[in-house]
Amino acid sequence: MESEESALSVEVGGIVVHQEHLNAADQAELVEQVRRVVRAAPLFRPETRSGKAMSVRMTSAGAFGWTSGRDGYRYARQHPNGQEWPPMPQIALDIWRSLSGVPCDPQSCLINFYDADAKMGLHQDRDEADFDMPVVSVSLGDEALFRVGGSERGGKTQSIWLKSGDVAVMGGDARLNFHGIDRIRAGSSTLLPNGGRINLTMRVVE
Ligand code: MD6
Ligand code: FE
Repeated sequence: MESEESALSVEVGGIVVHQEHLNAADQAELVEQVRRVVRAAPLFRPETRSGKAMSVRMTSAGAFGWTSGRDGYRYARQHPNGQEWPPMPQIALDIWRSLSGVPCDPQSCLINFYDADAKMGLHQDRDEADFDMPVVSVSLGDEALFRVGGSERGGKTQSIWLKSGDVAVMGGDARLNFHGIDRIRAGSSTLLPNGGRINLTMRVVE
């Protein structure tokens, strides 16, 4: 991967967004790597804690992935089909190594697919053991309106449009900030032939 320094990085609610971190060629290559993961570990629609189907479809790569079922939300070493998760996309791993600021590698890469109507409610990422480890998030495809609040539900929020190639790092004091995706701007990117958005989030789990 050609590692170019971000043209621009901005901070929103304590989350650092490295805008245009990935150039067009690397975005296309990462999409290919994601397709390889999806062939081995098919997308499924997880349930929220309250048991409703989420609007995003999801899969994972790396040692751990996210599953939801009767026994609740958790990291697991296997896809719901019983197989181990495929290896993490190399370009995603390279991004973690250049932007996470920590010396260890991620153990999980969650992959979310948004179609034009998908969104994700405000949530905290708090199922990992060590909150000193950041979450690094890569956006591909259509733009998404990302909302960030504080560490308490119901506080003030700020929003930013995440574009294809942007990388957000949620660490430090912002690690437990509430965040979500309000909506997708359909047709805003030509990266994915059928439109929509892919989001990858890498984490250290244990
Ligand atoms: C998304 N992202 O961008 C959802 N979580 O589709 C997240 O939930 C997220 O962007 C932790 C850290 C960064 C994120
Ligand atoms: Fe999250």
